[in-house]
Amino acid sequence: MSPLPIEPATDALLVIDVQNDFCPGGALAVPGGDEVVTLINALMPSFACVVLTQDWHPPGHQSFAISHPGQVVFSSVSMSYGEQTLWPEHCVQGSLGAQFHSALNVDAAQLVLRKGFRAGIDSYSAFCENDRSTLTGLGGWLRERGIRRVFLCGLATDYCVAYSALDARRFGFEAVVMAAACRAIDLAGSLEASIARMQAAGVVIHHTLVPGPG
Ligand code: VGL
Ligand code: ZN
Repeated sequence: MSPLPIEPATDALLVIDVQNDFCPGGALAVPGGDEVVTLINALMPSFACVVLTQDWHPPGHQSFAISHPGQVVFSSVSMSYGEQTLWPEHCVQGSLGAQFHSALNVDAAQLVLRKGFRAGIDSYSAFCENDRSTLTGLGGWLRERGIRRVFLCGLATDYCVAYSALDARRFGFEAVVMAAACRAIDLAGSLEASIARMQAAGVVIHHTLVPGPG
């Protein structure tokens, strides 16, 4: 597959949740999660606009299984806004697990967007919380900056990357998932299902590692 030409004025790189808790040894470790760091650092110089997202939950967040007595991790409960998967306690505000992987080039980012900070609503997507109506403001920020296409990478492919890519389409952006720079949780076929949903929504799944000059 040929490299993708990048348009610096209208393309942005969205780096999703490259945080310690999603890397090996973390509370919600994604297999091979740390392997994306070098690849993402190598992608960053191709983009004039880089955004990092940071999963940022208060203690006792409603997406944590411990907040639902009797419920186990990876089960799901019905919340006011629909089904919610219950996760191990992760990315608690101010914790080491919530920090970006220490080798990630955080300095390259123009915006660090925190999400999931409302105790009662989870937010997989960088654009919109899981109630599908509370906006993060990222869509407006990108649009005001003249961005028309987002390239996504990070963790996890089947949750926060996929929800962000689907919302990017919903908000009128072109979306390209850099698959080699993502890793998945893959709960009960969630990876395959998320790829099918993304493709149906017009998200391009790109397998070449580094987008080139054209
Ligand atoms: C994520 C589950 C819970 C992710 C965040 O970054 O994909 N997944 N919180
Ligand atoms: Zn989370």
